[in-house]
Amino acid sequence: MFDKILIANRGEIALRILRACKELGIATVAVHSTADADAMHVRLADESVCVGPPPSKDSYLNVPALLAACEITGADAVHPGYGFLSENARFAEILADHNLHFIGPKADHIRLMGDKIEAKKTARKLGIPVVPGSDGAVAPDQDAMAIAKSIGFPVLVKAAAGGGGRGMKVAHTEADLALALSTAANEAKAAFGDASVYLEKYLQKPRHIEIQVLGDGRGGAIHLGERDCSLQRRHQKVWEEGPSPAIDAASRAKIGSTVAKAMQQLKYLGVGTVEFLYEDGEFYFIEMNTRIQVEHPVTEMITGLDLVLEQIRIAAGGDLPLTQDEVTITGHSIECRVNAENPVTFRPSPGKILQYHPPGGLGVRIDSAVYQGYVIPPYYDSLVGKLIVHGKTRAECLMRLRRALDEMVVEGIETTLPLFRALVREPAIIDGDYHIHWLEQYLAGQ
Ligand code: MV4
Repeated sequence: MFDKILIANRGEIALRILRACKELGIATVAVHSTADADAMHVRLADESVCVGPPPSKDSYLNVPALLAACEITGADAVHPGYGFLSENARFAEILADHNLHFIGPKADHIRLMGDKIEAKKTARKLGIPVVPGSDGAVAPDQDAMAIAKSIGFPVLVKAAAGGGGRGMKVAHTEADLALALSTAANEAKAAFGDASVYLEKYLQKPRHIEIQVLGDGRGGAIHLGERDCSLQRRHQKVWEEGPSPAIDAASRAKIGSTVAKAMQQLKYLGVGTVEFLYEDGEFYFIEMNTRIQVEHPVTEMITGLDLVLEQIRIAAGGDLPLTQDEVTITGHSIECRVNAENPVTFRPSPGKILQYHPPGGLGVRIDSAVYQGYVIPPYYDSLVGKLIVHGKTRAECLMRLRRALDEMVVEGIETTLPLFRALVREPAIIDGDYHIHWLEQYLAGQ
């Protein structure tokens, strides 16, 4: 097991990792920019190192500074959290070159899943259902129109180096295709330095369903059920829940075992999330995330597992905590991402938190690193905290969420709390009857 872990992140996930380290008896090193000197994870860590000025590129993405922090403190492992360097294969390799453990998947798997075309080819080879589309990138000399016609319009043009919605263009008819292809390629070149694009059948009103997996790197892997992340705004998840109100036990078992077998074949190491679009009873692979995700607490609440603690134990060579038969999904959990944003315009609202009262009571969890008097800096994401609720049923979970939202106080900055207080009373949400475009259509109607 590791002796000292450097947490190469900030905010609530840094605190989350620190908590798991403490429970494992592992010493902790916090790194921070000059803007985060008063952050809670800095206060609670055994040691802390300032790695640079506020801009992420000069601090949390500053690899030489992070390596120096490891050397100064004698850390033997680095936990990247999510975002920042968490899916940077080169960073994982550089750590290995310095005899440091990267708490994450093998660099080759990070690289593989970072290329959306290779990820899809791999998924198909491993027996995971994928969206019908081109077989790889559409080369400039290829007849994209013929490929599109064979798929059937509308088609979606996607950037190979994209992900998270970046570099996507819909072509509803043949007349739209040429412009969609050139626009997507130009944007991909500008954003990712790689103009490669591929085509897929455009699914009109799917749900976003993601399967949580855990692999030991030696051929053992289990799935931990799904999360429904369909409620998104501009590709930012707002509300996540598990189990999905749209998935029945048979479908869950089927797609779960397909994904688990694929991860066994891959000899996948650590936590991972396999993302699907779900429409008319069918799952379609779109991407795989090779990191712990923001919404991991939803799975923790319904399985009883500490995913970050297991991630650390497995990175240190440990075994999986459960066999597949021992995994049980109990009750229902919903996570609301409370952001420091205007609840109507979503304009960021950084600043000092004058009053802060988190909710409590049975089945209520707050993953947050803010406190009364904390100043939310303008340099990073606007997450104030994640309100996670659990209940025996979805109805009980919604009732608890309603209560917790009404209890929660955050003053001095604007937050998206009012949005959640409205959503939790919205009939379509109460019925679980929504898809990936529902939230933006709801907001447009407000
Ligand atoms: C799609 C799609 C419809 N059809 N692929 C958006 C980001 C990335 N995860 C893939 N995304 C999509 N891919 C096909 N073939 C619709 C989306 C999409 C989306 C997916 C999940 C959650 C929210 C979304 C919002 C807009 C578009």
